[in-house]
Amino acid sequence: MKQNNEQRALLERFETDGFVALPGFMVGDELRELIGRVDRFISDKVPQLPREQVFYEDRNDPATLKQIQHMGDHDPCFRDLYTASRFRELAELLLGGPVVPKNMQYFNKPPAAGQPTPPHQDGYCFMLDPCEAVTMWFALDEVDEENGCVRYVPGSRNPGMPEHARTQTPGFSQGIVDYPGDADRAAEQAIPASPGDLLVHHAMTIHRADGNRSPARSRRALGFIYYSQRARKDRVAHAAYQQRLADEMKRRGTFDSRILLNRPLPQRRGCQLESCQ
Ligand SMILES: O=C(O)CCC(=O)C(=O)O
Repeated sequence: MKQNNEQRALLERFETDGFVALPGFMVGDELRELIGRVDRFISDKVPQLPREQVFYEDRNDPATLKQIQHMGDHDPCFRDLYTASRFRELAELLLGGPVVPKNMQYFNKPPAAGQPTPPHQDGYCFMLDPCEAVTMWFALDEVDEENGCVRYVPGSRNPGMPEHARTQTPGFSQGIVDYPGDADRAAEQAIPASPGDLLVHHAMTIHRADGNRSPARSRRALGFIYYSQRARKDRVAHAAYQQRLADEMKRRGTFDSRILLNRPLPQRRGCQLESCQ
């Protein structure tokens, strides 16, 4: 693909920092219509979705909705938005070739209730070889330090994969064990965003977010996940993950032999392939 100067500069930033921010990726009527469609999806479709695709801070309180998975499976407009759109073209530019759209998600941190997002690398859950994938985070609200903007560690995509372990956070099941190291804390960048701004990070880039301390403002966003077509399932990582899960369940007395037989488990049991749910 022939690139112009702007695309080359973007790629260079993505290579160096492991993320890029694109203010005003969507504006005006297009953005207003999209936000309206998300609102309708939440009121009309969410009540019928499978339980494992919808996460709440408190399952008994619908106002604490925090995550929806696979929105494109339930609405053709959302499917087009992440499979045949500028979002996909950007993923192809940043990953240097064709991509496989894997998931479209909704993230919120409800006012005064939204919990922190643990520090993690998406690649830990994607388990790909090579680990070539991007996640896009598209703001639907004004997002800042008070309501829990995304924070990145620039340059963290290259050093490798630090140890992750299970968290107690619904929707974000895996977190880096020894975070922050001194260098991480010093380097971390908070990225505020306005509705229509797009952040894109590489699957190896360390990121996290604080909880929502605002009493009134939500912190809504859409997530888009794309794998490079070159990426294959990392069988070694999968086998190691299955073993860890089995060990953990044995410790808790909830061992399920389907794990070591590589059979599907109900989703809440573990880290799923398209996100650290
Ligand atoms: O919304 C958030 O707090 C973080 C989302 C995230 O971790 C991701 O998109 O990979």
